[in-house]
Amino acid sequence: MAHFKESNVTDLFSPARFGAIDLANRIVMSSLTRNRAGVGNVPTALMAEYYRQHASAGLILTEATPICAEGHGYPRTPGIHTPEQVAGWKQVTDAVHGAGGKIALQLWHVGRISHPDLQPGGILPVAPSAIRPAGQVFTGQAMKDYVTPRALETSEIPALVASFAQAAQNAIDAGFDGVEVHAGNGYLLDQFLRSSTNQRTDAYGGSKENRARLLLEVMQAVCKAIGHDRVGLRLSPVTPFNDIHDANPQETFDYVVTELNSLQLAFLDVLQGTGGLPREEWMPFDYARLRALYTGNLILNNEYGFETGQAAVTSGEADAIAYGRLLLANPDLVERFRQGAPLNTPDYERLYTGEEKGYTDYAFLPS
Ligand code: 8OZ
Repeated sequence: MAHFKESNVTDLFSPARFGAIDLANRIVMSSLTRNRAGVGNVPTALMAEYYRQHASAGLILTEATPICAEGHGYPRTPGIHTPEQVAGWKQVTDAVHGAGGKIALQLWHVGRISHPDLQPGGILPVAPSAIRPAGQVFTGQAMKDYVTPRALETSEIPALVASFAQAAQNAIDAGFDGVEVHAGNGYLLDQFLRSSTNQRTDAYGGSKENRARLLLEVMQAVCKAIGHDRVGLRLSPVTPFNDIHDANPQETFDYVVTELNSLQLAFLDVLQGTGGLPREEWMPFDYARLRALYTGNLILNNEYGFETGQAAVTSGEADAIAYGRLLLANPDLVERFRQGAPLNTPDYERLYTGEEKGYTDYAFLPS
């Protein structure tokens, strides 16, 4: 006989329906870059094992995945733009579905957060404007200064939008339940959204309407390609990661989420806060206002534990919580939360290196 929850309060363990995707619970695996792709940036059997281990999360959001060769900015990040990559991801989705999980692919273009050494034919990375990010990039061999990117021509925008749509179709061909467009953390779509990186004078720069235009065109194209009920979006309104800043984030992002409403996405995934800073030091931003303006399913992320995640879902602040570090180190986090069991700590030395070490060797609860 089926087991029914005793109360009808919606909490982290309650099932949910996000568009066409059924979640067994509201504990979502946040997108996490792990740099373990194989030759040709093809997903491997080890990656399939890693994602399979996490299948009890209500929804897995994959590591950020470049939509085209120019979208890469880090070594060993798996793409979704070659037939070999699509076949590699098929092993991953089969493994997760075989274990009863749901998985959406995060679609990524890094824009200026790259280097000619990581670009096809050694070309310059592209961006809204020719503004060099502060800092350095790891090219696979060495740390090098970022370069001044090439500003995209207005005439190049339709092909860029089409490559997001094609990548979404490739994700469906690879067996994914949906996609999440990555428009946060200082990458290409965020570079268009936020004022510090967008000094364009065409229809894609200047006013908030213009800065949001590329994102909204991408979302429309992706929805048209695979159906709005399989499409999510990641935003991070005040994250300074990758040397990015907006003069008026509340105004920009209030506008973006209001415009998203008519698209009826499966979910919106908002990374709160400002990087590794403690909550008290986050830049001011009114997430409750976004919640009020946005009519769809909202996933919140950053610094949540069990109690705070439960409180956010039961109070209706969020429909689900995305966990990164906790799920990384505890593939059976759902069961640990259920039992109040102790948690493993992440091996920070092996986030981006180590093959199976610090990746697929975290202990499960004894069964
Ligand atoms: C950490 C290292 C490399 C990439 C992001 C895709 O912040 C990333 C990322 C994070 O969204």
